[in-house]
Amino acid sequence: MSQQTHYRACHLCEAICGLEIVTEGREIVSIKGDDKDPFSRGHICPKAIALKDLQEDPDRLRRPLKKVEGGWQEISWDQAISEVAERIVALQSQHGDDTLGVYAGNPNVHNYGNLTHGRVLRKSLGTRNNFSATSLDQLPHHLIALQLFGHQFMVPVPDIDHTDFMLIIGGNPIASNGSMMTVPDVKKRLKAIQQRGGKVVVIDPRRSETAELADQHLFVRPGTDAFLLMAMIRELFEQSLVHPGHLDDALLGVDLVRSLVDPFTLPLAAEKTGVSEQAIRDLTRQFAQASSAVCYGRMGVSVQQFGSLCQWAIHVINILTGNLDSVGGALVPNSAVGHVQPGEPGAGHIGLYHSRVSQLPEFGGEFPATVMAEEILTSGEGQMRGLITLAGNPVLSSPNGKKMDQALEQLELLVAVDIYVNETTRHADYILPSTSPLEHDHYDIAFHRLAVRNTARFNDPVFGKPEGSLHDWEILNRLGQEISQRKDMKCSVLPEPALLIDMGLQKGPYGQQSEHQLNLAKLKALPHGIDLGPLRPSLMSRICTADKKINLLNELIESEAARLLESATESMPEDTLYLIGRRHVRSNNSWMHNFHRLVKGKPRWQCLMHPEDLKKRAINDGDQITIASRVAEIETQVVASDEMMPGVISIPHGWGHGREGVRLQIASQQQGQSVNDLTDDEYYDHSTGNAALNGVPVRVTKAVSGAA
Ligand SMILES: Nc1nc2c(c(=O)[nH]1)N[C@H]1C(S)=C(S)[C@@H](COP(=O)(O)OP(=O)(O)OC[C@H]3O[C@@H](n4cnc5c(=O)[nH]c(N)nc54)[C@H](O)[C@@H]3O)O[C@H]1N2
Ligand SMILES: Nc1nc2c(c(=O)[nH]1)N[C@H]1C(S)=C(S)[C@@H](COP(=O)(O)OP(=O)(O)OC[C@H]3O[C@@H](n4cnc5c(=O)[nH]c(N)nc54)[C@H](O)[C@@H]3O)O[C@H]1N2
Ligand code: SF4
Ligand SMILES: [Mo]
Repeated sequence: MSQQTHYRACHLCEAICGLEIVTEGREIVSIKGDDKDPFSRGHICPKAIALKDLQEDPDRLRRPLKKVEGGWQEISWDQAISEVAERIVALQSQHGDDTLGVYAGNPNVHNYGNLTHGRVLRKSLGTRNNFSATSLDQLPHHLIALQLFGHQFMVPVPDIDHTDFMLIIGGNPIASNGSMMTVPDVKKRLKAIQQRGGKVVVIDPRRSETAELADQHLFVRPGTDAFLLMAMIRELFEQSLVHPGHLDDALLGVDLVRSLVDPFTLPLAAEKTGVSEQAIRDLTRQFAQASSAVCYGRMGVSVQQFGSLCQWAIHVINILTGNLDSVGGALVPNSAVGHVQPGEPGAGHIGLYHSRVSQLPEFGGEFPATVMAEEILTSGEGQMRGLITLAGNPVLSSPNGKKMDQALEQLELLVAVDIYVNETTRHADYILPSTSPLEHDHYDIAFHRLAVRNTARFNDPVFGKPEGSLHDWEILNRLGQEISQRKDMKCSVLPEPALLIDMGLQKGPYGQQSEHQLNLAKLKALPHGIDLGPLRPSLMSRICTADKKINLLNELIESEAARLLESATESMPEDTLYLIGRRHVRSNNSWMHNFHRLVKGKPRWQCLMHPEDLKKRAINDGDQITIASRVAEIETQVVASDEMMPGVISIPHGWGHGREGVRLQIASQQQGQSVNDLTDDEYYDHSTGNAALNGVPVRVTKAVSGAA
């Protein structure tokens, strides 16, 4: 059999690296970085190589499963789709449309057919109970983009290739390969800042892999960043460093911002954050005086109790120093498809209605995932009795995982569009597995919109579609169609996703109206992708606010600032530790631990703790410890690490595969515990309801069972 070479984007994380995959028949012979990809330039990480494990994994589901007495039964697609549609319609006609919820997980954004076709299913369901991993992640980014720039997807990204000063707060791109900033080969790009005489500063409660590389690292107490950022803004005013330059005419409310930040003094910030006054003052001055600079904040500052205020303050710092919409600052990408400009659909809205139990606001038609369990568990009119999960694992990903387990178990109907029997799908009545990623074509709708360079790439499938299988988008289309038919509704089944990309390319900025004349055929002929140039200032020419201005202040931000100030006097018991997350380049969220290439070697799920904190509690390196939060207790192993700021512990999420009924081949020493059994569903960013998975207060003691 002859070998074939395929070029294909890696869909596993946000860096969208180009791969060169050699196959022989249905075997993968090798996976390498694609040197000719103009964006990723041959970069690759170990996860991409493990795509072979995913493709060949005997535990990956290939046929629909139905739960029957004593186990799972394989059924045909026709039976699966028709039974699921029947049961959904029966449930909704008995209890109303909102009785059925949908939770969409992270892989949806990495699988473009789910993005284009999710709406077919949602339309047929007509429920308000939509949830997604967005509210465990980046909802604050979208809220602030909506408020400042008029569109939730008008998200400026660091112009990393041209900046002279990069301030990274609560992000660890060396491990995560970047987020809300598509940046393949990030290490080289960060080092290039240093090589051209620039500076990288990291603010993080852990000396992360990115902090190791940085010119300066400052420890910050988890959840207190807003004090630091507000004090930086105050310092900009105090030291006359406010120079918005080209943005001047567009800004509304600069004086209001000045009054808002007035109470956030340096001494207060230093006391709350643990960063010294001098360090904050110097940092602010260096940032403002750099020829170009960008402040970028990620999970550590978004997924915490003041996530939206932090994101707001980060933008304000970039704006007031003239670094927004400026080369080397923060720029909005010009994507070939879904180019954000006035009139682009999905601008977003907040608070049009509220969740039934906790009254948290919808955002863009979704409720925060943190209320999903209570919406299932709380009886009364409007209670959720059914749920569809689309490529999501809320049991391991959302706060208070044991409550989520209990909620999912109570459902009358759970349908999982998923490829594994895992912690979430084990509760399902039906599991509907799609083709593997390499069996369908690929375009990165979401990530070209967030990329630090304008590029586009469309890849054909590496393997043909196996007989009797369905792509995710086909499952969504068919379910939508069958549900609509049973409800006597008109269903707008969409054509295949590639055709939608073709239309998007043609009407986009590099399409019919441009010199590039991009369309699907042209892009397919360029399997390494096409380089469309560096990011350019363009935000002010396409801002989506009605008055074309940037209105800096609004009531939500004012009330969050007031809440922050109030929190300054709150105190916690002296032995409180603050729990944060951690990512490792060989693991991604909850679902790659069956890839043997990735989990081999030493375990990576342990709790890291500073030696001083261990000593205070008479705990030894390697001991079993009990960690207690408001919601639960877990027992796990501790590892002493001076990477940690004293007072802070770190556990990565996505582990804890020992739950009953999970069908994965994970050795017991690699299973770990789920940190989200400890995180708290009542701990969230108040503006959005985005979960606060970082900075959770906990207490740690030596486990009664003693050393491991
Ligand atoms: N404590 C803590 N918790 C966190 C985080 C944290 O930092 N700390 N991070 C949060 C973040 S940023 C995120 S994005 C969420 C992720 O939260 P989720 O999206 O809920 O979880 P994932 O682990 O990504 O689960 C993905 C699911 O999709 C399935 N899957 C994978 N590929 C496909 C596919 O091609 N098709 C289909 N149909 N299914 C597929 C997998 O089997 C798995 O069940 O977790 C959040 N939870
Ligand atoms: N290898 C790998 N790559 C991934 C993923 C993965 O699981 N593994 N997940 C993908 C997903 S879904 C996402 S959303 C991105 C996330 O991408 P990142 O946000 O870059 O990833 P994290 O490792 O969560 O980085 C958060 C950093 O914030 C720090 N931190 C925690 N709490 C605080 C705080 O209160 N203040 C400050 N200043 N810092 C704090 C943590 O120590 C950590 O270094 O990564 C993506 N890429
Ligand atoms: S960095 Fe992300 S996109 Fe690149 S190879 Fe690794 S997992 Fe794939
Ligand atoms: Mo995420």
